[in-house]
Amino acid sequence: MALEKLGESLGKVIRRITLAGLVDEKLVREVVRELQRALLSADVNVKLVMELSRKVQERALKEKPPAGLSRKEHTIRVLYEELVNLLGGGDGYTLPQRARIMLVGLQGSGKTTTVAKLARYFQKRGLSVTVIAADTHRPAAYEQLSQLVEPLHIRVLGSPHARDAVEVVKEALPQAEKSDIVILDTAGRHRSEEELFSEMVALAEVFQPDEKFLVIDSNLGQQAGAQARAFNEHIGITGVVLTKLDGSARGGGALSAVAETGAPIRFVGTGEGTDALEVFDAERFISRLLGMGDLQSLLEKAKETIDEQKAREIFKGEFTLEDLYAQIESLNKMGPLASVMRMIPGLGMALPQEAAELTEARMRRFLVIMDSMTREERQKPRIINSSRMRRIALGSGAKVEEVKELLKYYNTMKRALKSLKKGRGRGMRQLARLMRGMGMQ
Ligand SMILES: Nc1nc2c(ncn2[C@@H]2O[C@H](COP(=O)(O)OP(=O)(O)O)[C@@H](O)[C@H]2O)c(=O)[nH]1
Ligand SMILES: [Mg+2]
Repeated sequence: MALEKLGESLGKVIRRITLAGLVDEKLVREVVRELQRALLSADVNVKLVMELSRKVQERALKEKPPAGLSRKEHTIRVLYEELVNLLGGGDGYTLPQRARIMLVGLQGSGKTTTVAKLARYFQKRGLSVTVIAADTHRPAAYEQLSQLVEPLHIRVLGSPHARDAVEVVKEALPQAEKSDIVILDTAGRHRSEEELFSEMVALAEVFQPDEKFLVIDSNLGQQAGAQARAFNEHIGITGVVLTKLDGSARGGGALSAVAETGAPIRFVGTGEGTDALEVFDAERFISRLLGMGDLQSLLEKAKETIDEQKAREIFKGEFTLEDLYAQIESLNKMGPLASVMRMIPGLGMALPQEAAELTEARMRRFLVIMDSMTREERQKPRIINSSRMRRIALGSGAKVEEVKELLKYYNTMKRALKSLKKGRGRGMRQLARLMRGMGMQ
């Protein structure tokens, strides 16, 4: 995926926080330093990096974590939110029913390729598409576009010999009328920038686009910001498509610099093929960059966590093996244990899948072992001595060690719940420790 290196270093930052015993000022400072290094080497502007560091540091240390989030989770969330802000928040792209889309941008930025990619994008979503070839400056521009969209069976209007882009559009429009989506490819090379801009203004006049997307090569890095500003001032753009994000070491610079201009990034190009186009959504982009595909759902879940009050209600009275049985069973019913665990404060961070599976299997073993106990044993686990243990092991086809393990788990759980009933938060932390002990965290 795009910006792999940045993703890797940011992933390391997150892991550093996850693994830390305590999120304190020292840790936050170190993390912020690593963050700075990662962003700067992805070409993000120094000023933006400093701003972001300051915000992360301040919020991580001073803000009170919202209900249901530990300081550690809060710190990760702050980091995530500030990175999303750095990319302008990006709210994605809403699929229109009908639209005229004009692409502008310099020669070589990827306009013609993006016309084909967008055509494919809309076609896949059931809309009919026509494209107009109005780059009358570049030799064989018409042929290039035709070749790109030919496999898609999309109609290209224009002609290889046309000289006047405005005429091309005037002629094409009546024929494009019936299409849901009409995409206009334009020229990127002129004798001067002024000439390019004035042709674009004239084209927009006749084409009356709903969207004017500026196509920018992300290899430009921070320079992309200046380009976005210039096009916006002269032509008025409604969005940006950043191309060649695949393998662009300067993609971070381009993304953040464009976001800073306030022009929304709508799509990113991640390859030469017509399928290599993605709707840009800053939240999803950052989640993926951090290597935490489920970060967002996790953050959402954190908002609706089982709060301590509710937990107390669930666990009132003396906790017996029967309760443990019911609990394990209900966890199984609620879905994969891992996702349930994520909803418990203090256990919030992602669990490795194998660990979760392993533990689910273990939980099931525990149920089998408890099935071999008498009712009395389940209600008064205290009475389970070593001879009873041997009997239970034999009856459930388990080892005595496993029975011991179950009892140990039960006792820790019982203690955790007791302190949960008494104290604030401590019980949950103990629960977390317990889960860690079980190889779950
Ligand atoms: N790797 C990669 N190459 C791209 C991407 N978009 C365009 N290109 C390549 O960039 C070059 C210029 O693209 P073109 O569409 O002709 O640019 P135009 O002059 O703006 O129309 C071509 O070789 C494209 O294949 C992208 O997202 N990734
Ligand atoms: Mg072109």
